[in-house]
Amino acid sequence: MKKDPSRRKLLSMGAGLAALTACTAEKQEAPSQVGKALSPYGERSSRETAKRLVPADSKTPSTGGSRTPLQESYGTITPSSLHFERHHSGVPDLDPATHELLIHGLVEQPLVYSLADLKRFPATTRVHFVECSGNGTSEYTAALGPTAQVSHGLASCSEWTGVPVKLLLAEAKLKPEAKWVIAEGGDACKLARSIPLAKLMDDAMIVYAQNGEAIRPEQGYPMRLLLPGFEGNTNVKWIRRLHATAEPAQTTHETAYYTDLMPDGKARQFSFDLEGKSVITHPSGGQKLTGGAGAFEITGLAWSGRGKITRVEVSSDGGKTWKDAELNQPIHSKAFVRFRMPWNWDGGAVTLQSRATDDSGYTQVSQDELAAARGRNYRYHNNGIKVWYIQPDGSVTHAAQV
Ligand SMILES: Nc1nc2c(c(=O)[nH]1)N[C@H]1C(S)=C(S)[C@@H](COP(=O)(O)O)O[C@H]1N2
Ligand SMILES: [Mo]
Repeated sequence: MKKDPSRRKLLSMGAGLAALTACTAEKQEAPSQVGKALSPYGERSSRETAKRLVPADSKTPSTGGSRTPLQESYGTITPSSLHFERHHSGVPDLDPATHELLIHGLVEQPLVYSLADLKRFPATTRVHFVECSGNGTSEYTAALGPTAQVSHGLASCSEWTGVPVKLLLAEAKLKPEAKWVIAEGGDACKLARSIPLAKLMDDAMIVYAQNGEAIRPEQGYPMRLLLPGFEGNTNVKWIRRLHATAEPAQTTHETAYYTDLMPDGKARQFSFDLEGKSVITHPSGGQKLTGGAGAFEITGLAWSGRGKITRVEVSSDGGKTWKDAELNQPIHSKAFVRFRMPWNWDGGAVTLQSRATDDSGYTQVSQDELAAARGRNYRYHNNGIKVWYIQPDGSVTHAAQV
């Protein structure tokens, strides 16, 4: 008979699991006292610890970013309470009864919408990620992100509900000269970005709900602009104004920030699209494989701002050979996709990496290839392949041990 060591391992692990279940069944007793009372708004178990990573020593806590614990996530939806935050002047406390969205500029009919007005439009619900274009900046430096939360946690995925922007613009009747729309937020910095009209007439939404309830204050309560697949900064939160213009406004956030410095010293501007990307979340940096060699599951997340993920490949030999991971269904466009692959760890030092392909045909490249194409002055849009190193003791790190 042909020997198949990986299968044998799996079978022996199966037997071990059965033994484990039998023993816990013996030990466990049903609680003898009645449990906690009903509650009007639920909370997770006090034993759960996954949390956003908030910079500890920030002198300006209102202007930073907190990161989603991707390495502790299941499936593809980020709980609203763990959705990453990126604020430039803190979270404003806006009253949905008085907050308004103004549509003006190159339109026949300037309009003001309250939240109640927006809710009279036919609503759309869609699953999309939001990702800060600064996600992965750590990967341009020798430091590298030690955990998936540090390297990739400025990305989260929610189910959003709201109104397609094209319906609102149709009511306001754009003038033919209108080619851009300046979107402005209702926070203290009045964050503003110029958005090409084509995007607003495509899949842009004004969303007021997230994961089945009102959008969280951190995500833009009572309403935000959602531009699926566009860099996070353009998804203007606490949206108060859409101003139709012929030209972009050249705001701070599209000149001083969120431009990409090219090797020739020129800056690339309006680089909106987020390209295909993936990260293995288990095993990933900071985690430890316990129980020694044998069966483990490799799993992670992939996403693309250009459309659907069509393929994720995993290499466990330093990128020499690649194997297709299974993609959990359904696969939404411009949304997180969960990939999985059974893996038999031989107990030795291993490098693990994943690369995603999207339906535009784009496949992720290595950090070195990315740097060769873009130079070393880039700060944003790092979608290079992330490598994890498994040590023989099972610990997982972001850098090869020497
Ligand atoms: N009004 C306003 N909108 C904003 C911001 C802001 O500071 N003010 N931050 C932007 C940035 S840089 C990002 S990455 C996303 C983050 O969205 P989130 O906090 O919901 O994750 O919101 C964008 N929209
Ligand atoms: Mo951002």
